[in-house]
Amino acid sequence: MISTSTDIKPFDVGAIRKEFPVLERKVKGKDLVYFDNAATAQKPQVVIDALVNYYHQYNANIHRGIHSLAEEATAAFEATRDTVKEFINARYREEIIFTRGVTEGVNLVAATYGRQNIKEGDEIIISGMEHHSNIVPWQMLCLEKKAKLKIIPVDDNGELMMSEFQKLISPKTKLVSIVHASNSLGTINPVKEIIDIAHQYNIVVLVDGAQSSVHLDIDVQDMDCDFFVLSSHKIYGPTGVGVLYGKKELLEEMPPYMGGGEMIKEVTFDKTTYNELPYKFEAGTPNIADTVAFKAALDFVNEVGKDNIRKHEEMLTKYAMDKLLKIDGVRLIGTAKHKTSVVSFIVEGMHPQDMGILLDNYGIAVRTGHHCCQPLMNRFEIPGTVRASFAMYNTKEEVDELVKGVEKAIKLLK
Ligand code: C6P
Repeated sequence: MISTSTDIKPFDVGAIRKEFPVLERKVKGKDLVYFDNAATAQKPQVVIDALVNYYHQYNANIHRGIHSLAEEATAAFEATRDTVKEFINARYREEIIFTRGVTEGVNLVAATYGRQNIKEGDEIIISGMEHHSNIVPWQMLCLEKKAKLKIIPVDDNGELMMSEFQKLISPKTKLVSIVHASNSLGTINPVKEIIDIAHQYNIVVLVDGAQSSVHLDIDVQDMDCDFFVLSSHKIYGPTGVGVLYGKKELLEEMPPYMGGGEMIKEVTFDKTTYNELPYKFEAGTPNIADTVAFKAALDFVNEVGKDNIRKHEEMLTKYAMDKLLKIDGVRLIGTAKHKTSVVSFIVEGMHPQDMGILLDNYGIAVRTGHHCCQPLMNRFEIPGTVRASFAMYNTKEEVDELVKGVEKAIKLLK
């Protein structure tokens, strides 16, 4: 039977777990404890069903065909755009551009808006806690344009040093690109304040919402960001789909990212005119099936309720931090006041990877290493961390398993 997310109200973690088939499985003979949600969240049955249903019932290319299947596929694809618009409270549906994920979103902005607007000697500000996806595209642009990258430093708790941010701004600053919630520390950054300050100097701001969009209520109009990027797979949706939100007036002025089918109005060998928004940025056949199924993920999250999810995840985060801190030799990395459900830690004298391998033997999936944030790890002078990141389906009992696992691993390796 196809499950419907209407079965899961009010918040009941037991009922929610039943919606995620993978949670039934064993790893190394143990019940799976999946704490790698910041890397990618597991998918509920409704998302899997939406994918299967698309291929069973109406697989067709979109925006091109006049036959029924093409119309159904187009309607389903465009329905996701409407749901995303509501999910982040964008003003216009044309402001929602489908991408492959956050990485492509940042690269798109760097390669279009960036190439068009950043000139020699200009400055771009990012922070010391950025994911490589929000560092490298700007470095590439700076190299090409002879522009300069400036970095907001991070304090010992893993919070941005906001007074330093003010000092970094100069008449040459043209763009700020900042992570909303850190993937390796969990820190929630004061993006509204950052945007407010930047806008006083007419500086455009991109917000990396890879880790925030699943936990926090996103309102791009209230935030007033110029660009916002997210990935479906972190919000219980399929991989290979993401969203770039951009203010319409900016997107309209930007050149296209890729040339090809769909993004054109008219092509002759002399010249091409471009399609209107959002299609100008969606060249080629997109990832239709996964985009269609992404809607099911967003509907599911809306149904469970972000408030409910957040309360549950906050409880787990506090519980895990308190318990881990009681273990001799454990040091938490990232103790900001406002955090998402990410708990990063190191154990004195033990490489994070060794801990990760042992935890996997106990059926516990965590991520270890630099989490694609090498500069941040350098800032803390550590090779990496062990990262447990919680989702709506995780439980206190699973945190107990993690704590037991860490204790066992320490005994074994010390
Ligand atoms: N972080 C993690 O384990 P993509 O891969 O394009 O969907 O997202 C990239 C990305 C950008 N910014 C932040 C803050 C992120 O957390 C991520 C993805 C995963 O932390 C995989 S490295």
